[in-house]
Parts: sequence; structure tokens; C-alpha cells
Amino acid sequence: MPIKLLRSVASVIFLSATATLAIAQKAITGNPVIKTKYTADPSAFVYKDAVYLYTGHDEAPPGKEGYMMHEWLCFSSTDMVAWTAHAIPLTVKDFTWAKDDAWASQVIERDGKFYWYVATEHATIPGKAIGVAVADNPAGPFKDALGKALVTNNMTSPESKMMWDDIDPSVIIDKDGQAYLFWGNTKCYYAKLKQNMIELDGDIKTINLPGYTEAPWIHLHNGWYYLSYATGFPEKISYSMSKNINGPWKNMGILNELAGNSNTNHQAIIDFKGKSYFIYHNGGMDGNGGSFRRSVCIDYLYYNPDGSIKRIVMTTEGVKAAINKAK
Ligand code: FUB
Repeated sequence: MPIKLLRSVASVIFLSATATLAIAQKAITGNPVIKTKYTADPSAFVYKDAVYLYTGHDEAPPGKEGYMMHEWLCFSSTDMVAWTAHAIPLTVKDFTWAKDDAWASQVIERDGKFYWYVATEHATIPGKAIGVAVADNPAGPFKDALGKALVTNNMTSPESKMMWDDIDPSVIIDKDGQAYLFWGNTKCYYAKLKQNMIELDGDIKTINLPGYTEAPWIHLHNGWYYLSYATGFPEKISYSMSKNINGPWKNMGILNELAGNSNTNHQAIIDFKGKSYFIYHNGGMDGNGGSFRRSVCIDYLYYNPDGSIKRIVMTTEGVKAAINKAK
């Protein structure tokens, strides 16, 4: 073949390969951020230069209505767009006292250890319970830190006779070093955690939040405490603000609308590389997504100058790659 022709064939091959790559890349970015599995109940935190995202795994096959969740998953990213899946770091079987249901969870770091608070079904104390696992690395492997549940249904039975009110743990370490655990379905509970992070310290208290369903997420930003939560059913996300972690909490109304094709909504809110993010799930992935085959999505979150939060705009494009702000 003449050299000139060879060159033009090569450049056609190169151009079409580049176009394919661009299309492929376009197809893999945007919401949902994890496209290889159904993921639900996101929580996230920043460690060193990366975001660690923890989710439940919806395994119900198409047509099955009901949760099938046996394990928790971990992904990490340095830009909020490209996500690395880590080896499955925790399953219900890691808690010998648990029966099934790998429901919502959150990880926090203290003194170089990573504590993963999870909701699951207790095998012998009827109802849902909260367990805690620990690891030396944010991606695990994690092991049961206590050998028993941290919270069981009978500990809150004076407040609620429901079997699934002890779910959806959210954890924070306050500015003074005191850690708190928030959780609950229909009732929002909170309690102090001891320095060791694996024992409650004192009474379990209840917070009155209008329309509270479940999924509390506690976070601190610019001197304000924010307690966001799922409200109603199907669920939207509401939030309250306070200058004190013990309240009083001011109801600020809806933060996120129905997330789409999912009767639950579950959020995590973080700051990373100078931007704020709202991480949630919907039922929007492929033709089979839904309330029991959910997918984690990420969009931007914007604060107003008075500390209130603008309503979330959910998108299919998702967020752009985060970059370090110039020093
Ligand atoms: O994924 C099971 C349950 O659905 C969670 O614990 C709730 O927050 C809701 O998302």
C-alpha cells in the first residue's frame, strides 16, 4: 500500500478509536455514579485526598419487590467522577449475632481507625439493630468491633414498639471531640458515644422533627449543625439547622424532591476540594431500576450566605471532576 494511503487509513482508525473512547467515556460518567451494581443508602467521608463512598447492595432480581441486601460496598474516588470499587469489605455474616439485611450505614475515622456503623436484623433480639465494625484502612477489611449489637430494638421500646425503628445510623465527632450517633425510623434518636466509639455514653434521646421518616444525616458546616432526613413516603429529604448539636432544631423545609422511581430517598452531604456534594439514590438505572434496585447519584449542593441550603437540582449529567483549588 502506498505510504500516503497507509497514513490516511491509520488516521481514520485513530480518529474512530478516539471517537469510540470519547463515546465510551461519555457513557460511563454522570448519574448514577456506580453502573455495575445496584447501590443504595450512600454515606461518604473524605480521607486524605480521596472520598470514600459506602453503600448497601440491592440484589433483588427484576420483578422482585422487597429488599435483598446482604453486604455493604465501598468505592473511592479522587475526583468524584471516576470511582474505584474495593473488594467487598463487610457482609451481614461478619456479625455473628445478625440475621440478614445490610441496610443503611456510615463510616467515620477516629485516631487512625475506621468505624462502620450499620443497620441489620438481629438474629435473637427481635427487630433491627445497629452494629459497629472496625478496620485499619477505610476500604477494610472490617471486623465486628463489639461481638454484639451496639443498639437493639428493646433499648428504644419505651419510645417505639416498631421492629424497624433502630436503623439508619449517622455519626459525627463534634468540635470538642465528643462523638454522637443519630439513627431511627419514625423517631429520630441520638446518643453520645464513648471515646472508644463502640459504646453509648448516657441516655438515648429523641428529637422532634416534623414529618420525620428515617435516614438522618448529621453534618457540620461553617458553624451550623445540619440534620437532614427523609420525610413522608414516598420520601423527600428535609433538613433542620441548629447552632448546637443538642438543638433546638429549626425546620428548614424540603432539600430534595422525590428522587425518581424509588419510594425511599437517602442522602449524604460532604465537602471535597472546595465544593459541596449531595449524594443520594434513585431508581433510575436501566429499565430494571426501582425501589428495590436503587442507584447512587451525586449532584452539587449550594449553601446560601445565611447558612440555609438551596434546593438540590438532580441531574443525569452529575458533577464534573473535582480538582484541587490552587494554593
Ligand atoms: O435500604 C433499606 C432502607 O431503605 C434504609 O435503611 C432506609 O434508609 C431506606 O433507604
